[in-house]
Amino acid sequence: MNSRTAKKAIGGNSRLLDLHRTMLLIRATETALSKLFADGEIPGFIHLSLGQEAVAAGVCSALGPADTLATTHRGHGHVIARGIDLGGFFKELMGREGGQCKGRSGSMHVADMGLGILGANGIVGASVPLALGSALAHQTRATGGIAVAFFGDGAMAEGALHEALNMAALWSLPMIFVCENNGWSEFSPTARQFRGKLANIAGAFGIRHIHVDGNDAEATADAAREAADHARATGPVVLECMTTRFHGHFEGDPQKYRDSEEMAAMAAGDPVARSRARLIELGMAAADLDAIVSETEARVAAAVEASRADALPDFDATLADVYTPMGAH
Ligand SMILES: Cc1ncc(C[n+]2csc(CCOP(=O)(O)OP(=O)(O)O)c2C)c(N)n1
Ligand SMILES: [Mg+2]
Repeated sequence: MNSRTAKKAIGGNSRLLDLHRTMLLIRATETALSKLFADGEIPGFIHLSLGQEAVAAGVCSALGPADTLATTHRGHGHVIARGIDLGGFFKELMGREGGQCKGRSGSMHVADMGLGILGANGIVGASVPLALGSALAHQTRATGGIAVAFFGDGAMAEGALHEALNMAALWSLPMIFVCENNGWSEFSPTARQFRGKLANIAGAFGIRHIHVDGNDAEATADAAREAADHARATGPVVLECMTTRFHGHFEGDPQKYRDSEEMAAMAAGDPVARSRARLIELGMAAADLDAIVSETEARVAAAVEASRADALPDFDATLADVYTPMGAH
């Protein structure tokens, strides 16, 4: 079924189909990455966002072309939902010359300025001041854009977040603080490292806090739209999305610290399964949804093959793009 026929089948609910497609692309990409990593085809560490796809799809659905975002070590979903070129993304993660950053950034530093993707980030909480600076630039230059900082619950106890909330409130910056609360920071549950509540921290600075089920793509898209409207019209807002991390902290982490009940409950909350069930309820045929899965997986497989065929960066060019030539300023 082509997308026009599919959209017709579900009438006014085509937005959910778009969100579902985005989530399927993230899932197929990260499922492929999991295997590539296990097979030793990806240099460095990767952290997958399987289970968190609805946050990426929902939040990015509310952004416009002028908007910017900064993300975390678990940022693949965000850049995919923002529309990063898939071929370049796989080349970047596989360390190839044709990647967005010429294979030099890898998973934790993917950036694409053309799409307003300021970068993924290995330092917990560092996406927040980066996006804050971008929000200030939007305001100063009157771009009409907003900046989004994705961060995990692990950043809630960090001073960088608290300082950024203060500055954003003081200057009424057009910014959304998106917390992806998956309940874990590496191998520790949130409760073991944070005594407060994000809503209270936001409230302390007079910033509005929106709480949403981040495994519900439509609810997240609605909440993100509300947050984006608020950021554009009024100033900063915190959007806390409750979600679930399916895989370990990093690929290869056996997750022995999670109990079997929590692992078993994951399937029931799977955001992709939930949107699929909803689309079927709205009248889409399971076979048509399966066809979208197959198309998506084929697209990912082609991107992987193209990456394998791409050259590794030239060793002699290691320092290219690292230093600005003298006299350039
Ligand atoms: C400033 C800083 N402290 C500690 C680390 C080590 N570290 C890497 S990821 C992580 C946990 C992050 O948890 P969270 O922010 O909830 O993100 P999640 O991994 O759950 O997506 C930690 C402590 C780091 N990279 N940077
Ligand atoms: Mg976390």
